Amino acid sequence: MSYECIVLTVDNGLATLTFDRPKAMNALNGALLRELSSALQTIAADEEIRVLVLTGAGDKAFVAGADIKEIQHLTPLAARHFAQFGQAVIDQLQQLPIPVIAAVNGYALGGGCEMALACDFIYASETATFGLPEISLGIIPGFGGTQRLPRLIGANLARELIFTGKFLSAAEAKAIGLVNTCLPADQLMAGVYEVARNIARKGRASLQTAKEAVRQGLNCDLKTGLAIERDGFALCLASSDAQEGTTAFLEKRKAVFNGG
Ligand code: CO8
Repeated sequence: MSYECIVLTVDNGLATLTFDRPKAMNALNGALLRELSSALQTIAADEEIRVLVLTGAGDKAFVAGADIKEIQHLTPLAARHFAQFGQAVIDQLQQLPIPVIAAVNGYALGGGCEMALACDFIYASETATFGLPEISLGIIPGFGGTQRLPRLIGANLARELIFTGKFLSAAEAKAIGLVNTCLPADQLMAGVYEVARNIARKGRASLQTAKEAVRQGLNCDLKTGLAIERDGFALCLASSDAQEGTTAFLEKRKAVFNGG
């Protein structure tokens, strides 16, 4: 399928989805979100794809938020509907059965920051900027920011960012645990693909199980989370990937996982 607001490429099991509305700083409009949802379905159904990388076209923005021109005149009912749709697409992203890395190459503001928060982790260029500036527009985050940001960096820091709308540099975002790694802008994608290739060599089922255990564990009590973990562990141990991984260790060679 061809898209107008995003670009999807696949190379050697690594998919790259690029938000591509550079004239609007890759802002999220309805058309982009619909295309994203469709692309995520395609990616989820393709067993050859091992890791997804999200990034933004151009050198200025990852995504500068929801499209302000599009949301400005929405009625409360339409706004609720749009927020619900955006949240559903971002949930779809978070629940993808493969690891997802955000390669934040510029502004990740509002809905763009919320998109990055739903990825498994974030690498950023040293020139990236993060923030939830909705409060300065007289609104609040609507694509999950009030929920995912406190879970990731703690409630007090999240409250300060949401109440002030202030921007964080990539270095500041790294210092509070929002970003895993900062790289010079011209090395960002190489760094992201290096970690993506490393992950892509691991077993597909164990990656999916680990991702699911962390995701579900963040939304339940420790006892329930530990039960999810041990069930996942038992399932993984019974797989042919686990046989291969443990045998390769004992035979002092590199494991080659076949996803079984
Ligand atoms: N929406 C639409 N257009 C945008 C957006 C945006 N979010 N961001 C930038 N643009 C456009 C600008 O209007 C401008 O267009 P034009 O050239 O036609 O005037 C072009 O992109 C370039 O922008 P600037 O000239 O402003 O570029 P600067 O380098 O001076 O500044 C910034 C870059 C700092 C990124 C600045 O553009 C900015 O502050 N953008 C808005 C950031 C923002 O407030 N984001 C939050 C949006 S609200 C949101 O995300 C809510 C999510 C939940 C929605 C729930 C639905 C109901």
